[in-house]
Amino acid sequence: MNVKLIGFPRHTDEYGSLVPIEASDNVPFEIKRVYYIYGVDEGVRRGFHSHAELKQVLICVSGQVTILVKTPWEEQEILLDDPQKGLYIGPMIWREMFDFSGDAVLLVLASDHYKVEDYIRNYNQYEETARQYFAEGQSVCEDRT
Ligand code: T46
Repeated sequence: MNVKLIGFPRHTDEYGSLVPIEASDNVPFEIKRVYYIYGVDEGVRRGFHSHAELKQVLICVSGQVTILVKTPWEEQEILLDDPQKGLYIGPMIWREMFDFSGDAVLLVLASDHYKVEDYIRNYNQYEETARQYFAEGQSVCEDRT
């Protein structure tokens, strides 16, 4: 299982809402890098790669975006439209991000620094490597919200 939906707690009072996220508690790794994607035009599709080792949690803190997660056997589209919902993506999962709303801000927590060599951008190479990495027929996504 290399993709999971994670539910984060929310503290709401008359002053608004706060969602705390703690490494190794509700995020299953030590966070070494944070980045965010925003200002994505209508019709743009990003991603088209897998990571060999990197683990990440994607949180759409504003607006909405759809994430395609894919292995050689299975694929699933997951709508991120809630700041309390995180999508954990482990190693060897192909991902594409699309249908960003105009106000979408996709926050990503990553387990490692930026390493170009960890990216697998060629789909045929991804498929070959993933077939060795996973046991055949493994399910892509477990919903833990
Ligand atoms: C992922 C998805 C969800 C950096 O210089 N440092 C960084 O930490 C990152 C993430 C990117 N960059 C540079 C590399 C490119 O020149 O930013 C530019 C855009 O990156 P990329 O085309 O890889 O962006 P996406 O949206 O296709 O993928 C990103 C992450 O790279 C990737 O790890 O899983 O978001």
